Amino acid sequence: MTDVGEIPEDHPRYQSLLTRHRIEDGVERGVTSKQGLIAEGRGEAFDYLLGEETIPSADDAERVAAAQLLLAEHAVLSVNGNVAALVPNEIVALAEVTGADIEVNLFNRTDERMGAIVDHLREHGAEEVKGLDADARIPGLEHERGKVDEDGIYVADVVLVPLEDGDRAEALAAMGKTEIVIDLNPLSRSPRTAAIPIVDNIVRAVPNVTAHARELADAPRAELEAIVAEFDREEALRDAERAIRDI
Ligand code: PTJ
Repeated sequence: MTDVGEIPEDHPRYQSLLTRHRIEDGVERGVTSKQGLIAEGRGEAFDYLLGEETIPSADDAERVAAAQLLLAEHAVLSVNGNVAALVPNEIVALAEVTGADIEVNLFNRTDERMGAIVDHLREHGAEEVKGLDADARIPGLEHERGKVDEDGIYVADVVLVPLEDGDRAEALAAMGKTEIVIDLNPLSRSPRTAAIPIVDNIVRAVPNVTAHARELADAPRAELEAIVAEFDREEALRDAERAIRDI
């Protein structure tokens, strides 16, 4: 594996190489699945076309996501193997600022990976990590993929589902949950299902949602509700697609 110290910070693709390094490290620790490497490659291609920056409409969506998380009765941040490898500290910080729970929910679920991800998040400062009880099911999803915690994703009203596959995003939406999806591909089914699609790299998106949440923390409920009500999800998706096509 490449040693991260070997990547010079002035390298034009420093961020992208650092991200690859984290995913590679995640696979070696048993946190990220091998399929996670392929998902990362797909994401990188879209990020390249977006100019590897947070476009203004994504920044808007990140502010709306912050408002929605602050308004939630019970928000949950869903973590898979890619999310755990790429943004463990940042997910813990977002949970702290918004009062959300963290739950591990995997596409390729094994006891070993569940344990490795929970330990990894705890090493990065998470106090409580849900997902191990798996005492409830997402209706319509086959056994392993549909396992969730009864007092976590199952009862949540708002769920952040980054880098998700389309089936689970659709099944969660069908349960009536308000979904916030982070995905670099605006054509993918998951952002198209989401109430709040964020077309941005997770390494930029999560810290930016946290920054917005800090700024909005003392805002009155009516102001947060207005921010959410004014959001146009179709326009956000169209804008991201335009940014990709018009390079
Ligand atoms: O850890 P597991 O077992 O739950 O598995 C997780 C993966 C990601 C392997 C699984 O959910 C999967 O196969 O996902 P897909 O169907 O490949 O979808 C991943 C989506 O995330 C794709 O649309 C990518 O464009 C997008 N993506 C990849 N890397 C990033 C990203 N979006 C934002 N930031 C990224 N860094």
